[in-house]
Formats: sequence, structure tokens, C-alpha cells
Amino acid sequence: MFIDQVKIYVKSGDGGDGCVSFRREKFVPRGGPDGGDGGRGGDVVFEVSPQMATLVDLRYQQHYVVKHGEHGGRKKSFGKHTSDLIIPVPKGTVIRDAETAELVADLTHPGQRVVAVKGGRGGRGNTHFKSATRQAPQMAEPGQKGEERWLQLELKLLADVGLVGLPNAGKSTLISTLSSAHPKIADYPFTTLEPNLGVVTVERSRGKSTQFTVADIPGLISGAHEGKGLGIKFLKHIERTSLLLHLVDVSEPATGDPVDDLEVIREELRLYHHGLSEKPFMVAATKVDIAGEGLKTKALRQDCGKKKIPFFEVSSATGKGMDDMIHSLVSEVEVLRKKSQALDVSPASDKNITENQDNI
Ligand SMILES: Nc1nc2c(ncn2[C@@H]2O[C@H](COP(=O)(O)OP(=O)(O)OP(=O)(O)O)[C@@H](O)[C@H]2O)c(=O)[nH]1
Ligand SMILES: [Mg+2]
Repeated sequence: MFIDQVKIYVKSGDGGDGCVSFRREKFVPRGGPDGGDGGRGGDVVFEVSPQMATLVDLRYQQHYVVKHGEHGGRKKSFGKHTSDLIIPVPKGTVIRDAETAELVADLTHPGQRVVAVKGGRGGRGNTHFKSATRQAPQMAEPGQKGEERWLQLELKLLADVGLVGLPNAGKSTLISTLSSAHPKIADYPFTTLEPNLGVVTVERSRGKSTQFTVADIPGLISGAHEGKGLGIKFLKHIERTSLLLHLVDVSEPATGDPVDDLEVIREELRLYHHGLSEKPFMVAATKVDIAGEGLKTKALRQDCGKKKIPFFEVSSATGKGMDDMIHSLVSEVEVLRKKSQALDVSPASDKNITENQDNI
């Protein structure tokens, strides 16, 4: 099951209490204070796990509570700390405070961690409170309380290229030919019900290769923004792609007009907002192996030519046009990656996360 939204409760461990106690030994009539400190409570930490693809595991467990640190004991014995609770999440998880919607973290790379709630400090035992005037302190600190909060987790896939198009345009077939992803493919609309990610490896000169990721999402139809078809809820998964590839079916059996078909999708992206219609995009005429005389292909080629949109003619069935398109995609992805590095996007977001950690 592909789950991309969950609400969970997290509570870090309370610190253990400090202890009030005095040495009691034979021949030491008035032993001084010997109460030990309480142990620290564990944090709740999120960590990006490369093995996870959805938030489904968190759907089944909603509460995450860390045990309190052990209390301090006699003879200066320190209470044990409790370990941090690590919650694995998939790459692309955005964590917000469920009440204030404040951003807690945007976890974008494997192994990345964020402390969501910090455990309480252990209280100091009475050994710390001895002074010249107070030889027998009857006081110790209680452990600091842990923190608790409700968090909203949302997965927004991270991919370089997002595939968009009407149902049946050939999106899943394309991702399965380009990568090792094997989504369901069928000749009826809305075959794809959840997003798929594929990794494309492109061999370059001198044995070098480049990889980029592609996201295949369920098909869109006119009125999707009003909830028609499967609606637009899956569009969030291409919000973070740097490039969109519109697939338009130009085969003879398809009934639509390719220029209109492209415009329907462009309009849905515009109505969705969130910058999707401003993203760089390319167009691929699909299924050219069964395009008959190619009149639809020609109409779409002319339309894209007029609008100066990069245009390809491909067939997943025969492989026609594929190399050309892949090389254009990878070059564009590289340009866009460099641009986003120049804008210093990722380090800045990392910095926010670190700052956030400190604030929490
Ligand atoms: N002849 C031919 N058929 C293709 C080609 N690409 C896809 N098809 C067929 O078109 C139909 C739809 O393909 P899908 O890949 O499932 O289309 P989709 O865009 O993912 O559809 P949804 O998931 O419903 O949005 C299937 O029957 C595919 O076999 C192609 O290049 N040539
Ligand atoms: Mg599909």
C-alpha cells in the first residue's frame, strides 16, 4: 500500500530524578550526601532509510513514547540514560507540527536525521547541593520532563523527471522500459493508482554513467483539479521534480486530438498551482509504432515547434527515438541540478533543519 500521509504522536523520555541519600557506614557517623544523578531521557529521532518507499509502517503505529531515564541511586549511583528512539522514514518525508503546521524537517537524503523531540535531562542528586553552610542537603533535582507533540508526516517523492499525461498515454510503459521499475501496465485508463519511482542509468563516454530518477504518477483528466478521475492528489509527488515530461498518445487507435490532450494537462497543472506549470518541460509523442500516417504526430510536432517546446517522437514498443530523448533528458537534468546547486538550495534547507533541531 502506498501511504503518503500520516499523523503520529511522539514523546521523548523524561529525565530520571536525582536522589537524596547519605553515606551510612560503620565508624562514619555523619556520612555526607551520596545521592546520584538521574539518567537522561531518550530523544525521538527521524532517520531517512533508503529501504523505505512509503509511510505505510507508520500508519500501523501511531504513538512513539520513549521510556524515562532511570532515577539516581544511593552511593552516587547514576541512573541509566534511555536510548533514543529512531523512526525510519522514506526519502522525501516532510515533517510538520500537526497543530501549528511549523516545518520541523524536510528529509531529502539517505541517512539524514532530525531530532523531533528532545529527551529531558536527568535531575542532579543531593551530592551537588552540599555547601559550607549546608552539610546535609535534603534536596535533589527532579528529572526534566520530555517533550511531546503531534506531527504530520507527508511524503513528497523526490525525482528528477516527472511523467505526466492522460490515462493510457504510456507513462508506466515508458518508466518500465527506461528503468528497472515494473509498474502495472494495461490498455485501460487509470491502471496506475499510486506513484512509481524508477532510476535511469545512462552510459556516457569513457565508461562513465549518470543516473537520474523518474516518477510515474496516475493519469490526469480534464477536471482533475475538481476531483475528476483520480483527482490531483498525486501531483504533489512531482512538485519537487526539476523537469516534467508530458506524454501524448499519437497512435491511430487513440481517439483524442494530441494538441488538445497536451493542453488539458497543461491546464490542470496551471490550476493546481504550486509552481508545476512554471517548471521546465518537454513533450514526447508516444506509441509512434502504431501512429499510422503520422498525422497526429505532425500536428503535435508543429504545435511544439511553434511554442519552442523540446519535442520527441518515441515508442516504448520498438525503442524508436528513445536514445535521443534520454540524452536530452539527462543533459537537461544535469543543467538543472547545477542551477539548483548554484542557488544553494539543498545546503540552505539542511541549515534550516539544523536550526530547527536546536530550537526544538
Ligand atoms: N504499441 C504501443 N503500445 C504502447 C506503447 N506504450 C504503451 N503502450 C500501451 O498503451 C497502454 C497503456 O499504457 P500504460 O503504460 O499503462 O499507460 P499509462 O499512461 O501508465 O496509463 P495510466 O496508468 O492509466 O495513466 C498499454 O496497453 C500499453 O501496452 C508503445 O510505445 N507502443
Ligand atoms: Mg500507468
